[in-house]
Amino acid sequence: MSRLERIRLKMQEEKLDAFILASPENRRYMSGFTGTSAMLLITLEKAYLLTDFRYIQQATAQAPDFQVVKITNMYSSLTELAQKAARVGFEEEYTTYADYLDLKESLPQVELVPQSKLLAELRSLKDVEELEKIRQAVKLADDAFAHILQFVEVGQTEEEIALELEFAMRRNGASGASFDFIVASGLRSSMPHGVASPKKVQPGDFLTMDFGAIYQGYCSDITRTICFGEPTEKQHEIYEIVLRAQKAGIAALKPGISGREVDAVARGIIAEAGYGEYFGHGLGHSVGLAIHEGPNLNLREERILKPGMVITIEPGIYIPDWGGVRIEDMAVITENGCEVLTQAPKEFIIIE
Ligand SMILES: [Mn+2]
Repeated sequence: MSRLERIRLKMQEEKLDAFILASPENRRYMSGFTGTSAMLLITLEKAYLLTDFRYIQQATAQAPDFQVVKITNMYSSLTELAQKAARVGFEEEYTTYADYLDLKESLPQVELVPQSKLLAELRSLKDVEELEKIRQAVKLADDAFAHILQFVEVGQTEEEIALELEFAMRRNGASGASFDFIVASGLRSSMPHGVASPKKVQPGDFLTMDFGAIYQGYCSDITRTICFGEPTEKQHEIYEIVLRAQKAGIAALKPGISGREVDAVARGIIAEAGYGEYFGHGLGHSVGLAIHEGPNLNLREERILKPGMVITIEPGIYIPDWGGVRIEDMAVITENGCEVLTQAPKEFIIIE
């Protein structure tokens, strides 16, 4: 079944006559269009891609299942095309309040129905083609990690290391970085989201690198923590606990289990070791066209994992004024467990 057929089935279940999609990821997922400005209007019979002069040629080539409509004013075109609709879905998590007012004004007779979950549900199950792109994105990150192990030295700044990671991935075919890289060394490594700073790496530092590539629209996400010089006993201890929790989380991944249950397995190991209060974020999140998708692995996630979902497993321990460790892999849920996609080594790596 094509994605259009799938979304129309869901639209019928929700009694929608039309669905308006404007977020870049959903637009791309449904139509193939990668430009930065367009709206999709999907009805039960028709599929329109509304865009302006700059994108007509690109949209026609990339979105063969959509009728490309050249607009001068987006909302007056919508008024024209959706005049017969009674219930129209829109993306409540993406639409700004100003956009919403414009939608209401251009479709006064329409009931606007918030419907982000329809697409989120479809997108959570990756098909073979998507998985192939994700594997490539993961490989770009794995290769960049191998490269950075040869590159890093005491005295380099976190920003230099972040730049080198991105450069390595783009040189090998990534279209970009999947988010602002976290490169946090020494005391800064206790900040789970410490983006790269001008701080120089010092002997004795932990260095946490959380990074990823975009390949044909699909993201990867990996974290590794390495150590400069001979680690202290405590550095060994913390690293081993996080690694044990991470492996236990992976071992728990399988269809039919909830995100909350997987989180509890890894969290339990860290808590038992006495560091529960230093692991203050969720265990993982799904990844696809967006770096953060659902379902998640965290304390509250009731959604059930299914084959084809791609998810991160990333426990950490962060001790203020000391430092921190996080280890993150990506895995795909299979029929009876999971396959870990990330291949980069995760035993404790010491840079002399
Ligand atoms: Mn992540």
